[in-house]
Amino acid sequence: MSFMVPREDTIVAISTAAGEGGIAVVRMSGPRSLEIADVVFSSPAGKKPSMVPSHTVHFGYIEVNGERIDGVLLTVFRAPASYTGEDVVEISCHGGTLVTHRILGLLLDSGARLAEPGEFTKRAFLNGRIDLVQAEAVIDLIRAKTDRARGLALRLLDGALSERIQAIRENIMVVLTAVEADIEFPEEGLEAPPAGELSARIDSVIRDVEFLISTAREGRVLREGVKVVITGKPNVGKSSLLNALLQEKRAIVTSIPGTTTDTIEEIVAIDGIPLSLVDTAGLGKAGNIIQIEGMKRTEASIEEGTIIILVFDASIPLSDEDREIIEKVRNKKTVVVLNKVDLPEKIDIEELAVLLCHEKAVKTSLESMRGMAELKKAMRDAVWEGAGPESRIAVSERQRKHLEAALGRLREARSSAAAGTSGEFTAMDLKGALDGLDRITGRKVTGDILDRIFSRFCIGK
Ligand SMILES: Nc1nc2c(ncn2[C@@H]2O[C@H](COP(=O)(O)OP(=O)(O)OP(=O)(O)O)[C@@H](O)[C@H]2O)c(=O)[nH]1
Ligand SMILES: [Mg+2]
Repeated sequence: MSFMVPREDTIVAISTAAGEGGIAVVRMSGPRSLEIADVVFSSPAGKKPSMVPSHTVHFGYIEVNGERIDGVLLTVFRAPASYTGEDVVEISCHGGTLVTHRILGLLLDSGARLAEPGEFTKRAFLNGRIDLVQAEAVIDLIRAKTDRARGLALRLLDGALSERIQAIRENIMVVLTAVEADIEFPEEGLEAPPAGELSARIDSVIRDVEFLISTAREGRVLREGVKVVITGKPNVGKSSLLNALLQEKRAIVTSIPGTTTDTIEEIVAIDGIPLSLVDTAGLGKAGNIIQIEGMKRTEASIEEGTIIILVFDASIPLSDEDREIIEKVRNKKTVVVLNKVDLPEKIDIEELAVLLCHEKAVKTSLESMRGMAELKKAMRDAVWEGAGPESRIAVSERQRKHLEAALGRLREARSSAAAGTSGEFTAMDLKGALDGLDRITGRKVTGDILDRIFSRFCIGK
């Protein structure tokens, strides 16, 4: 590896979330963990952490100068079979700000240093316990907002993507070896595979890489969520729609137009997709300064929204307000809702269809909760845009970038292989593709890239 990080020091952090809790865990990793634990831990059975076997738990007290700080359970994991690959000691103590900070302080005084965010996982990577794809999956798992995002993160942590990349890498190696043998010993008649066979092999690698790239959207959706903004003129049922999707009376609903004056944002999961749902002030003629400010916020939200739910009141005729709003969201991805279909229909469906370029509308009655399943389906379709979601794996933006780079080099390699030109060019491009893959798994990585990845972690992970 092209960089070196001093790892002879021993790091410590409170690994559980801040605040009060039943228990908390203070974690220490590094060559002096057991020695430091020996100093602060006193067991009624007289056990010393440095003397006990790996993966065992012991009851005792954390003490300093004869003062008991807490009764704890201490777990020992010896190198290399630990999360970080180093000697690790975990102290499970009573969860309270004072207790955890006294223990942390004591370990710092005894020779450990405070861990940086993500430093435990960074050490796991540097010690070869996990690759970079798995390290990133740890963050995904911690941040997962839906079960589906959690499932994806766990599969990546288990190596589902790492294995695929490894397989692609091996396939490239096979081709590269054949090409290089032909360059070095052209006369040996080493049965160099015919050009057609080489390009067929490269083609199959290209398809694998293209597939991985195609999962990037799902990755982005599950990791970052999707911002969905509900808009329409006043009183059409926007807040009712938010409440219906949340199944909670979150926003105030009244029959007075202009009820909502500020944007309201809530997280909701639909089909495992984390959506950030925004209810907005209706767009139309502003009556007062509050409404003017509210509408400014609505417009800002529309800008930021990935998907816009455009709500119409089917029980009244189309108005200029409706027409203006349609223009405002013209270049946005929209889901059209015709609400209040429990009332007699007054809206001009023909005109609306023309204005919306015949985009399909979902008919709802939020009064009687009709049309919710159709609405959710339309939202789901808007998120996936027809692409079949639910791959078993999904790459991150960082991974996608390197895959794109690898793909470019593979395509070059294929054209030179097919043209039967000098093998040197093909070999160079194949090496370039390998390089891209190695940046994904971290076989090749620079210190600042690592810092960028691990700084997204919390302290103690
Ligand atoms: N009959 C009927 N009334 C509805 C329906 N949906 C909402 N309403 C009523 O329409 C009125 C306005 O609903 P809201 O959800 O506050 O509408 P809004 O678009 O948020 O309105 P503003 O915040 O003022 O822009 C309320 O009286 C709701 O009870 C529906 O499907 N059918
Ligand atoms: Mg409202």
